[in-house]
Amino acid sequence: MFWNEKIETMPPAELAALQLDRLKQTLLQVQNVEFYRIKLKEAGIRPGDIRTLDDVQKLPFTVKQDLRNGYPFGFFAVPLQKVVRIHTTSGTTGKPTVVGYTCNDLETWADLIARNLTMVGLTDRDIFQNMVNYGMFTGGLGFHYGAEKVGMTVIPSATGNTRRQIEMIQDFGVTAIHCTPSYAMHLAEVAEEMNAPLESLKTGLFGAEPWSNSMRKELESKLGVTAYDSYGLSELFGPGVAFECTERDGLHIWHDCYLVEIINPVTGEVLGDGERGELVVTPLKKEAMPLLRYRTGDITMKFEDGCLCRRGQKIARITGRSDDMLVIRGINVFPSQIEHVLLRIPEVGNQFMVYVDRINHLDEMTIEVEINRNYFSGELADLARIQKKVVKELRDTLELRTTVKLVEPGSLPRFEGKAKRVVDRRGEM
Ligand code: DLL
Repeated sequence: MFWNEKIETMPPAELAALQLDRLKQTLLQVQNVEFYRIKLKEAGIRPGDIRTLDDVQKLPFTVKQDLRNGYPFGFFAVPLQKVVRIHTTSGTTGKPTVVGYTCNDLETWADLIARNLTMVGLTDRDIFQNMVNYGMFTGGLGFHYGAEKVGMTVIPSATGNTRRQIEMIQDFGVTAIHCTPSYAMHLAEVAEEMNAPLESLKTGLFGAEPWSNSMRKELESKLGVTAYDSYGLSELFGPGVAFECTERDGLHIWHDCYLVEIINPVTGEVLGDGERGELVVTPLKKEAMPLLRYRTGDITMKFEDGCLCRRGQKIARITGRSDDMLVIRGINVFPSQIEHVLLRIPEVGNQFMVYVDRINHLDEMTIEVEINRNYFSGELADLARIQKKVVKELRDTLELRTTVKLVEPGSLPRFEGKAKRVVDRRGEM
């Protein structure tokens, strides 16, 4: 159950002392970064001013744009000779964000992944197929080294060639897979087409994008796995920040390495347990690229649930990003809500695209979804019935009128990495 039992079950007072110690160390470490020297000076903060964990609230936030402004190495707190690896985030526009790792960072990161894998019962007897991008994306190498550390037999299959991936699962008797939930769905579809049962599989580790509990049920029944949510971001090493345990009710976050706050994304006010807001993290054990109060943009909440396996608060599944939250005619919509609704309707498939336009000054949302042939008679009247049903279900949940277009099965894009299902065209003429 435990990879690092001492740390994973540390009593609260001891953990808080460790966190405070590491926070003070982090404050010293960021003095090597010009951005922080200036910010802290402006705020009148000296390292000695941090006496309790709550004092973290005195520190300035760091946002993604700050990191972009520092491109490429402006946030490194160690000389380049000490940086042994670089990853970048995908970034939507312009330059990506660069993250650097020292040898110790890579060791810490692999240890965090090893904790996650062990927590869900994986051991050196497992055969692990890592179906994510092995390049600049942190998901590939991040999981790879953690899984090797546990002693699992690692298949670095990366992405692409889904039929070959399925053959490997069968031929090598793969027991655990890692990929994005959208790719897992595609894998399941192709396995069905190939009539290829994936009997050896027992565990699916899915993350890197928001997904719903309905998607979990769907993946579990199609792939025959127990599915776990895995959360992380490049700026905080990559995957391994928070992970579900076998309870699968919220994600354990590794408090010895990450100091967590939830804030109101608009006002910056710190929120309490059970209040949903933006996750802000101060990593406590990072050498190459320490950060203060990094605004992840991810929406979640902290809660105490008395889970017996680990101590400390959990975070809820991420429902979306503060910045990809769609505001349609004043109503907040997360793509994961749309997914949740569509998965409940058997007449449509699980692939969808969302287009947002502004027509005559009004926001219009169009959702394309594939028809499921098993529940469609082929008659035009039936098409109208299904379309009406989808519109109604979406309206009931989102409280929003949408346009629904039913499309041919297999006609919407499939994604190997993170799905890009939302196209917001409101800024375009
Ligand atoms: O996606 C790291 C990762 C790799 C996590 C593999 C899990 C598995 P980035 O490319 O920097 O890093 O993207 C980070 O992806 O801020 C979230 O918005 C989103 N994200 C990651 N995991 C989840 C999740 C990796 N489990 C950004 N649920 C984050 C919802 C997630 N969103």
